[in-house]
Amino acid sequence: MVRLILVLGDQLSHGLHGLRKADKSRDIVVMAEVDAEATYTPHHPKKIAFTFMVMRRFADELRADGWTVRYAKIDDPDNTHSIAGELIRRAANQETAGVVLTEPGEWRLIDALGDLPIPVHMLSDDRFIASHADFDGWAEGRKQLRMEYFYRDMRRKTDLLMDGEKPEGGKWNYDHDNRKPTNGVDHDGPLRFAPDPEVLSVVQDRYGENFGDLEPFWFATNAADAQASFDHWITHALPQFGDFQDAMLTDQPFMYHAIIGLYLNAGLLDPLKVCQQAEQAYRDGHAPLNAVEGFIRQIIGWREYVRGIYFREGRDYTARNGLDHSRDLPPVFWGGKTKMHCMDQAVGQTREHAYAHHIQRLMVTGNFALLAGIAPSQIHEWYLAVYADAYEWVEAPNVIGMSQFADGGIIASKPYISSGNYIHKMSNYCKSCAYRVQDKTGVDACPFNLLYWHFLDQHRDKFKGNPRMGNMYRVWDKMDEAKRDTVLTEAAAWLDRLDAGDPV
Ligand code: FAD
Ligand code: DLZ
Ligand code: SF4
Repeated sequence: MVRLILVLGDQLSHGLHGLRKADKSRDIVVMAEVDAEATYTPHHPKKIAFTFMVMRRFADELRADGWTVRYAKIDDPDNTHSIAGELIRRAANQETAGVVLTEPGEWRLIDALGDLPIPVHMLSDDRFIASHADFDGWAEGRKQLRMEYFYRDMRRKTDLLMDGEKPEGGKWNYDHDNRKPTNGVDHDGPLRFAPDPEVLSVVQDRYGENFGDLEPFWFATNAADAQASFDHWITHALPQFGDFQDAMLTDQPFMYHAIIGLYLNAGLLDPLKVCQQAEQAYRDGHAPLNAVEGFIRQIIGWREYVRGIYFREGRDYTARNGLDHSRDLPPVFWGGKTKMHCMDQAVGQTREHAYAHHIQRLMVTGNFALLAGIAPSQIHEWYLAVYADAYEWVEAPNVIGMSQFADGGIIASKPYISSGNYIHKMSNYCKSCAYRVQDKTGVDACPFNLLYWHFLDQHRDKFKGNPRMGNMYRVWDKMDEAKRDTVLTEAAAWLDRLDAGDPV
């Protein structure tokens, strides 16, 4: 009997487990653009348009390859607007033996699809280097999980950048070489492609009110174009990627970053293949080791590691709030007026491109949210909504864990916080800012300077024993008492103005 083979909007890989197990001559592929997926968070319109465009092109490729595909467009009058509803509708139209699906990347959907009134066979999503069993086996019995050790195992497993049993160049990690600031960028950024006008129009009509600019739309929307974009990056930007990985410049949203998160996560690029291609660039003498190792570490290290944590920690992970933070997300995250140039830049380019690079996410918006004590569930929703590469399995550990320390230190061994000094060192933002990064107190003092000490003071009980934070507390404790009082009073007043909706 016929089986229904579900392919979700982030499962657009021809080697998908569900497709490998299907019989092309008999089974039916089901794909559906549905409101339930387009609205579980107020996604950036570019992210919705990207998803619908890649889904449509992937369905065309499947058909050309001989598959039977039942595809529901978002404005199809019979569309039931949920994935479960679409499977039930397709099953009602003919006798089926059940549904074959590849594990979704979010507990919400795993639960919804595990509960269908038709037989469901859920397969593992094996587009990753570590399976759930691999990760759990690695984590089992360890007192503390650290990405670095997991990463070394992944290097051995994939044989990437290995010299026999040893790491290429003698060191596993070249992160220390990857923290240089810069004055300029000699790379034009990602390749740009023409969009599907029909999708742009339907997304504008239905979701055009969401935060974010739909146009200009330039993402690649099939595997061949995503590969061309990646090839372009390898040629023009990989050699510089390492050195300037953490740097930020006004009006330079992409720096030397690859802009491939959305393609990897949707299934258009294969994580192992992109790493092998980067390694080849090193072996050919085109790119230095620090750049290539840095890139490979992000993918076989961080990307795999956060996925392992998401599935290991379970359904309540996104609700964790280890620091009891409860401030509402302020309007500045939705483009509200602000005097903070760094926030204005990070949020502004997020609105324009549904993209910000790692250090902007971690050390500008994330750092600000953490120092300001914003409720982790609200900042998690924001990140999930605004980035084209955001799916819960990868977004939540990065936000709840790495950025907000709300998981109590599973992902990070100490909170990623900094005063304005770090942003000043890594960017040219401060010289165009209404605040003064040199000022620790006073009307023009950089808010990051005030909030940094305020955070440390508030969470003293939690962090005073953390060996990596002892130095911070020693500096604070040595400060003159009157100065400490001024910092805390001014920080509280600044937060009051933030809460009152003033354009701080
Ligand atoms: P590059 O800087 O060029 O890096 C190459 C690739 O490495 C990325 O495409 C990505 O696949 C991988 N990578 C790098 N860092 C990480 C990481 N920490 N976790 C997982 N993969 C990583 N990444 C997402 O894919 N989706 C998210 O929703 C997401 N949310 C984030 C939220 C916060 C608060 C932070 C601090 C990081 C988040 N990241 C997320 C990780 C990282 O910021 C993005 O993967 C990266 O910015 C994507 O841009 P790029 O393709 O230009 O990456
Ligand atoms: C992100 C997204 C959006 C916006 N729309 C759809 C859709 O209409 N149909 C679909 O199959 N998938 C969509 N997706 C991706 C899913 O939300 C994603 O598969 C789950 O969140 C699991 O990662
Ligand atoms: Fe950001 Fe402070 Fe620098 Fe302004 S002075 S750009 S708020 S770090």
